[in-house]
Amino acid sequence: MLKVQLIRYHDLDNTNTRLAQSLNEKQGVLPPLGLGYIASSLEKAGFEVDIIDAIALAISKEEVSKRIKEFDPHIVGITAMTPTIKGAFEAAEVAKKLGKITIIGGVHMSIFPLETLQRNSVDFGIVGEGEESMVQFCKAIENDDSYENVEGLCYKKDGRIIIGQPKFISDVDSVPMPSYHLLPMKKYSSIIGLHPTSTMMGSRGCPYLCGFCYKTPSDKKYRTRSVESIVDEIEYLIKNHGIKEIMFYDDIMPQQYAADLSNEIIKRNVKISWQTPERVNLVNPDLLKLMAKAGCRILRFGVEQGDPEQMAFVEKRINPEQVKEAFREAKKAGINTFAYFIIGYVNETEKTMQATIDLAKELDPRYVMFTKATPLPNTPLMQQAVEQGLIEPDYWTRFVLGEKLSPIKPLVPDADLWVRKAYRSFYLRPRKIFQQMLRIRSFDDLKKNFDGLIGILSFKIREDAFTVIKKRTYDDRMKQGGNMIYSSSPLLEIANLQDNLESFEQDLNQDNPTTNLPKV
Ligand code: B12
Ligand code: SF4
Repeated sequence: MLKVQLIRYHDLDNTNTRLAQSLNEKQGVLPPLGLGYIASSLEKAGFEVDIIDAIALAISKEEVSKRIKEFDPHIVGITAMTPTIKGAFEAAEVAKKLGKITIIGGVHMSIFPLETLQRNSVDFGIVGEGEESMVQFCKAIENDDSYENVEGLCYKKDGRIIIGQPKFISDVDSVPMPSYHLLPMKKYSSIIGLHPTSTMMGSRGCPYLCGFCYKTPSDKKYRTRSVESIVDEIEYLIKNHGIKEIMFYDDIMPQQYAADLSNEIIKRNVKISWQTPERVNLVNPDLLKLMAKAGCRILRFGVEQGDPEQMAFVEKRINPEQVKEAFREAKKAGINTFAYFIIGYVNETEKTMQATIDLAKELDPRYVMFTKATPLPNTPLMQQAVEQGLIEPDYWTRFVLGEKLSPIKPLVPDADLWVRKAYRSFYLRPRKIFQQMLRIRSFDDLKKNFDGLIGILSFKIREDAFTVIKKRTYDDRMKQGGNMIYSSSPLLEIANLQDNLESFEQDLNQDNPTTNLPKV
């Protein structure tokens, strides 16, 4: 039987994190859901699978090598985001030295397939949602068949690199739940979650187009799982892993889905705390009460900026009034709020950064995160930063190709200092400190508060925290005559995404979600 080992490796030389190191270290580690999904599809297809989560297990390169030798897989699959690619390359080198077939998947692959496959240690890549592609690929290897028609597969042939069309899974219920039994579930925790915590995904995709956010190929269509299967998975996690809190990693939770999910949890009397990212324009008072009744403990809202014009510039499609109302109503419903802000975005001034700090204090959420603006590849923010000459256009390409790069300058002078100022002025207010102290109920609470405080006091953003790339299209690369063939163009057309978003919002406006909600 063909054996596959999947790896999440350490973040080596991750110069691109937007979060201060001191806070990053304290936040806890959560399960790599992408690998969990790849593993479950492989297991369902009859392959023998193992997962090494090197971050959660905190194991060395040598230990990873030892585990690969012990399991002795035919194929080693590694997950990567662009900022974490260097670690993925090291894992591929370790596996290659042991004579394994290596394959990389994850969001990064959809942006840099060509650069990634230029590495000798990387044999294959998969772009897009990898479950079906990986199963097809493993079957081809097992049966010694041609893999050239496997959708989403990237491979090398006659000195050229062939890039497949990203696979998109339209029926997300067809995918089995992640192979949690292969993950070190006891090792996962979050500074804001009850222990033990797990993550889950009830939907895929996000039709919104916020300027700093990379749109994955699978974002093109928003898809939800049936709420029955989501609640089955919650019950499985409680029963088999003693999970006390679920952190949904969905990008958004539209009204009807949030209401259906809450009703299912209530109907089945499942006792679980949960939290989810949400948009302020997708909640209303009745829905919030229902979510609270179903165990929703924290709503994580992306607010991003305090100044209304900047909020519009970031393309959030929300305004400060909506933000204030959502926070007010969530608190009234008894749900804690978590606000995310970006500091030092393109066009920011001291006035707009101060407006962000002021809004944070006015909203007074339970938790807050201020991150320094980092232009990620293939995002509008990246394009704007390049246009304004703030960053090197080919920075990320060179980063992925392994060049040692100097840190790039912040998009706004003193952005680091402003982030530190934001944290301190938010958390170190006497009222906030007092509120935090009142909430300490256990040793675990005390430790989390202490860790958070240390994170803020020892706050330092790495100087090399900004990196960038020019917004390049696959067509640009074609023009440059890269030695590759595209079996199709995986690039998402922005115009299509805009259409998707408009029809999504029309649908939202048509159903008046409050009329579908039961009285609570
Ligand atoms: C949850 C999440 C996190 C979590 C945990 C990440 C994790 N590994 O579990 C946390 C909060 C830690 C995190 C941190 C960061 N994140 Co994040 N995160 C996400 C988020 C919202 C969901 C990821 C997820 O679980 N998806 C669900 C699973 C099912 O999808 P998936 O992981 O992509 O896996 C599928 C495919 O990619 C593929 N696949 C994945 N791995 C493999 C491996 C193989 C072998 C194969 C064949 C296929 C395959 O198949 C999977 C199943 O379909 C995404 C946005 C998104 N919607 O994807 C951003 C996202 C991945 N994050 C992003 C970024 C930038 C970061 C940070 C760098 C931000 C920062 N702080 O600066 C950090 C980096 C962390 C670090 N280690 O340094 C970017 C990545 C962009 C890029 N170019 O790579 C994204 C896309 C957000 C965005 N839209 O901009 N993140
Ligand atoms: S709401 Fe905005 S930030 Fe959140 S996933 Fe969608 S596009 Fe990205």
